[in-house]
Amino acid sequence: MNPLRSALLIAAALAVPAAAGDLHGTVTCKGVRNSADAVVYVAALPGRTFAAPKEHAKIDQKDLVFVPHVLPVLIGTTVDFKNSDAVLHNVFSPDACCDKFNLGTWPQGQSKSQTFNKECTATLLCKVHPEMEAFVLAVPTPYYAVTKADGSFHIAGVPDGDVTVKVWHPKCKPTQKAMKVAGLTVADFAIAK
Ligand SMILES: [Cu+2]
Repeated sequence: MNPLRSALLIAAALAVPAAAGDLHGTVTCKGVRNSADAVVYVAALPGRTFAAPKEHAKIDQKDLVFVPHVLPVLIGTTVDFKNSDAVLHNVFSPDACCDKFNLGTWPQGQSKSQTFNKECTATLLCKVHPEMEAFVLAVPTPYYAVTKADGSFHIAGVPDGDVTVKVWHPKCKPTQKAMKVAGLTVADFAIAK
C-alpha cells in the first residue's frame, strides 16, 4: 500500500467518533392524567464532565401558565424566565436548589435569569398566581429527554457502555435503572404516584 493511501486510511479511522447509542422507550406513570412530563436522564458518568451551554434555556409565562411545565437542563445552565402576559408575574422557588431564589416581579416582554449550578430540582411558583407551577431539573449529563403524553422518549448520542438511567416526574415517585447502552437501546419504566 502506498504511504499516501495508508495515511488517508488512518485519518479516516481517527475521524470515526466513539460509539454512541440512542436510548429510547416509554415511561408509564400510573395514577396521573397521562405520562407526559417525566424527565429521563443519564446519571453522572465517572470521569466525564460536561461544559454548560452558553445559550440560555427559556421558560415562558404565557396565558398564566409556565411553558414548558418541566425543563431539564445541564448543570450550569442559565434559564431565562420571560413574562409574555399583560399582567405582572413573579418567579420564586421554595426549594434549597439555588438557595430558594426569588426573582421578583416584572412586566410583559421582560426576562429575568437564574443559573442552576448543582444537581437539584427546583419547583417554580408565582406569588401573583398561586396555581402557576413549573419545575427545573439540573442534571449532570446532556443526555436527557421529557416524555410525550404517550410516555415515549428518545435520547440521542448516549455513549456506549454502562450507565444509570434516572426517571423523575412531578407527581410520581422517581426510579432508576442500571443498564448497558450499545447502539439502539430500549429502556421502559413504570412509575406511580
Ligand atoms: Cu403569575
